[in-house]
Amino acid sequence: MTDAATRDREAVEILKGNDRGRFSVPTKGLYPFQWNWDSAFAALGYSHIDPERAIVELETLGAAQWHDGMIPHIVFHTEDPGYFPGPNVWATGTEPLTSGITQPPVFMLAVAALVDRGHLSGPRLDPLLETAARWHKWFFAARRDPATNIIGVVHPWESGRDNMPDWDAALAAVNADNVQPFVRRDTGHVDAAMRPTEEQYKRYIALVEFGLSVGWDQERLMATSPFFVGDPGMAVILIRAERALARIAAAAGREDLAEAANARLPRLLSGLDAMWSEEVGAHTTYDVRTGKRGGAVSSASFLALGKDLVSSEQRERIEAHFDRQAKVCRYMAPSYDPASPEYDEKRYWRGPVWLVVNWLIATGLAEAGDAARAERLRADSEALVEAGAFHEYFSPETGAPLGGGAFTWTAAAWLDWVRG
Ligand code: 2M8
Repeated sequence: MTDAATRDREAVEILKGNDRGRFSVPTKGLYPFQWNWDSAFAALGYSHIDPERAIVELETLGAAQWHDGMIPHIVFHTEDPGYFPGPNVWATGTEPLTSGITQPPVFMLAVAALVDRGHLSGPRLDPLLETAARWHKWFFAARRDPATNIIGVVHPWESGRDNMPDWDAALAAVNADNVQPFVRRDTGHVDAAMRPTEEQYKRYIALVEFGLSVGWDQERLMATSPFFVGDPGMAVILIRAERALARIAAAAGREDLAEAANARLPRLLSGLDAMWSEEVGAHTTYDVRTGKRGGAVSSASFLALGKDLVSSEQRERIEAHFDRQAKVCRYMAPSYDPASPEYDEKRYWRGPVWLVVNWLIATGLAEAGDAARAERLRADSEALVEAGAFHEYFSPETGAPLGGGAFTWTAAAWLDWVRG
């Protein structure tokens, strides 16, 4: 057993090794640019060793915000042929060059943590609050189905849980016949059995081409994309981010931003409730185009165990899923239900455990007063790092380390939470 101080040192070395000055890469090789929610987690990690660097990470991400308010999912600060699709495929024409879609808004949770820990206030805080407020408002205009208030994604990559089985049906309906031939780079870095399939990749690129065809007009994209699917993961993270914004903005004297965030919250909560599947007994994806719901519990379903998100009846049903899985999984929480035929122990978001999702679920559970389930997640995450170091994801059955190594957000989750 390695001692915690050694793990701390290793985690710090990983953050430093992936530091590119004003931003972090998720890991060398596989992901050579700045990713949105990875950066928010990097900031949480940095808050323990170099708070100034944590603030800079968020400022760099915020500086890539689009005029419409979106913070894109990748910022291409440098050229790198080792990743596909790169800036020329997205062709957004922005400065800095970015992708054309977003990712879960963990940003404000990182801002709030820095404030709560006494590292951020005054003139450095205010622009970050403005940035978060503009982005949250953008979700309301460009990723909310006005009929149901459901927060959805126009690409599986927006959810961050890229090949989660619940996207399969909506993705299969995307026409990829005219996609130009391309060469994947991810499978040159990582075993193909741990990554999305070729068919999925073709459709990922077809959706990028669709975004390009509407000139990356985000409201038009939501209205017309062949893929627009409600995501309980995105919805819960946005609700938590809005609450954090309301709390921190009010304390900082920005009542205007607090009021706007509070005004959006009731509709966000009703949109989350609209993703409740009575059949599954948890929130699942909801295909806004077809009305079809996801078929099983995913790790995003457990995010709804956070504070004040569901009714007590709903909570009991979600808890029952958690406890059932906790009996069969050596390591919680699998990204998809092991009882489902779509579950795949090794393939990316179809089964493996991700420490950042555990962070999100556990911090929500702790806020809701469920210390026992939060501790189960923390202890399992600790055992995973002990067994497999700081990999991208892990087998829920054996703990085998999977995907890329020396991963920024796994190291950050360790420093911020797992180490206790
Ligand atoms: C993975 O996604 C990227 C596309 O955004 C990819 O596979 O190329 C996901 O795990 C995503 O959640 C994560 O932010 C990104 C970088 O770690 O990698």
